Amino acid sequence: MSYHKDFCWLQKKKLKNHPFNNFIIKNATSLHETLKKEVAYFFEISLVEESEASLILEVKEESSIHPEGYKITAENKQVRIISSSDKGLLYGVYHLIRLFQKTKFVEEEILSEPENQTRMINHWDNFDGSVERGYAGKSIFFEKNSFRRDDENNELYARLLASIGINSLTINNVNVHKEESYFITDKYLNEIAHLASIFRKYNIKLFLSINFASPIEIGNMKTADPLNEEVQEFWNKVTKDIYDVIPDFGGFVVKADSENRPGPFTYGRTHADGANMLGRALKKHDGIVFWRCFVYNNHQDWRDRTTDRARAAYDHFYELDGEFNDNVILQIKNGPMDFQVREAVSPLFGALKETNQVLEFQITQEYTGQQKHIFYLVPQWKEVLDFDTWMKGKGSTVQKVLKEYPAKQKNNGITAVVNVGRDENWTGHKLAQANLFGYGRLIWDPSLSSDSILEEWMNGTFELSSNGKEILKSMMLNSWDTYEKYTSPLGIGWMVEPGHHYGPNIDGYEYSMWGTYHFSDSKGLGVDRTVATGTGYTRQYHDEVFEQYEDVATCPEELLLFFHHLPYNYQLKSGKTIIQHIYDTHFEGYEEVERYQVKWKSLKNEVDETTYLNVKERIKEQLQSAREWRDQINTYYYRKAGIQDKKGRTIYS
Ligand code: GCW
Repeated sequence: MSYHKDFCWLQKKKLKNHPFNNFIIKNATSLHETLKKEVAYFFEISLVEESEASLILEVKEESSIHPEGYKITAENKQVRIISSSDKGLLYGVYHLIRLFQKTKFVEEEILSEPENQTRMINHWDNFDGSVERGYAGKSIFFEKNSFRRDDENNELYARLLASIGINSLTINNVNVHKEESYFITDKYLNEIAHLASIFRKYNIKLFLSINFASPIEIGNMKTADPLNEEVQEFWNKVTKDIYDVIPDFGGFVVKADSENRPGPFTYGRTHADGANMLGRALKKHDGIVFWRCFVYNNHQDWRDRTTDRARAAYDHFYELDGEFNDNVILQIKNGPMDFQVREAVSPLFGALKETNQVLEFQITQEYTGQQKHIFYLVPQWKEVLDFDTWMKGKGSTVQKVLKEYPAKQKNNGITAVVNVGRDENWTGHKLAQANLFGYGRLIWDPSLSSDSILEEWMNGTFELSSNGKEILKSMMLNSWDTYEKYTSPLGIGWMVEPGHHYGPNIDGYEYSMWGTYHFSDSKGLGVDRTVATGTGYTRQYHDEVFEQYEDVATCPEELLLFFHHLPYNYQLKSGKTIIQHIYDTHFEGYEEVERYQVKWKSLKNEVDETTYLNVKERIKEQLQSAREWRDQINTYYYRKAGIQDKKGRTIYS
């Protein structure tokens, strides 16, 4: 067994002088031991009985504070954390740790309550130890079709997740292969229960990804038809067996009828039929189903320009609004395509009025540099949460929609595919730790700025001078822009190597069945998604948004080619033509990565050697890769359009 040595942002030594000499815990029950352990560990103080203790953790059931929220007050040399449940105290303790990781502790009253009820992490880990779209080594949970049982590591992971407010977790890939289908049976339930017991200590509920065809795959049945009574019985029994050993089991995550996975379509049933069947089985145990909306035709004919993958989720799910049981939650990716560097926000947000929903982000950097490139994702996620759907007029942001629809929702929130693996620093690229940290912090409180989240992460992780902090911030806060510049222009996306999705291959998906095209020819490029002349995707938005996207003059430029097919000499607001913009941004992007090298070097004496070398190596790779992106894209468009770079730089013809 190998243990992670990297505590990421939970570094005890980063705690500045604190005034506590002892602490007391009042009325906590289920998490009492965890609270005791964490406070004693971080502040190096002991639990006492006296009420004059300097740090007081107290559950006040009658208080109006959200069960996962907390209040921190400081008075008469006593700091108090109060909540209406143990859970809130736990999050309050981590908040206190963050306060002392800052240079100074300001005595002010703090009230913090989570904006999202479900705050989840999804692993795409396979039982054989591999991780789908994983860039940080193998699975922390599995190896060679067995459980690794690395309890010490799992507990540290649970702490890392709890410290950023995560309360739900799946451990296995949504593509549930043969052996993983048995996770819900006696064969493995004891192992699952063991993991659940570790995460439970940190208020994290365990869920499993399941195979919709389980009745056939593992139940020896002939059908998985959701309206068949025996199939329903199968699932009733499965859930009963699970709850017998894991009484607080969370429920299921399901990828059905998606990328060749089985689903209700096989039986001529709807997604509501499929999801509700599982919902019924889980209902009496208080379990829930996360049903993914990543459903599209992945056998498309590239010759057909009317089918538009972007339309798929809405086309499949909008008409089912209101048909899902109350313990079924639709899990919707942030964009209509697939976690691209830049794409529109899914129009399902703001369309579904009577359906529970969680939004799905991707922390693992599948299309965003695979943890070899620096890409701080928080600014991108913020843009999604702040996006105005106009559902109920101006100000109907995605975050508001998640909170307010449907009226009686209690499990709405956010989930994300995680970026951790067995690498010593958890995320492969040390700076990618900021994305995991930032995800948790942002979904707890979406009003936090990208900058302040980054600052918190740096305070917990490094001991940087203020100049050092500014340098690192300047790299990370601009990293989305930089990456976007040297990769795909103006919202196009998908110009990656098919399969593994790393590095440029401009036509890699152009004649494929995946529905991901850019349609570049000698005159222009981009996907026409307008009602007037294109696929009509723009109509999936409310009027105000529809009109903005439909008209090329008002369409935000960063999404111009996502919505429109335009000629190379189309003039942007900057006065540049599209082709000149492509050339300029690709040269600039590369140069910005060159500057990363210089900047990182200047931090050599401010970070530990392992971190220094890790990031240095990765920037070297990033630069190589950015060069490839720059030259392939510039050459490709130069050859297509035959238009010279106005600045006469080297473009390989
Ligand atoms: O982004 C795509 C990935 C697949 C993934 C799929 C999904 C788990 O390339 O690897 O499968 O999305 O979200 O289901």
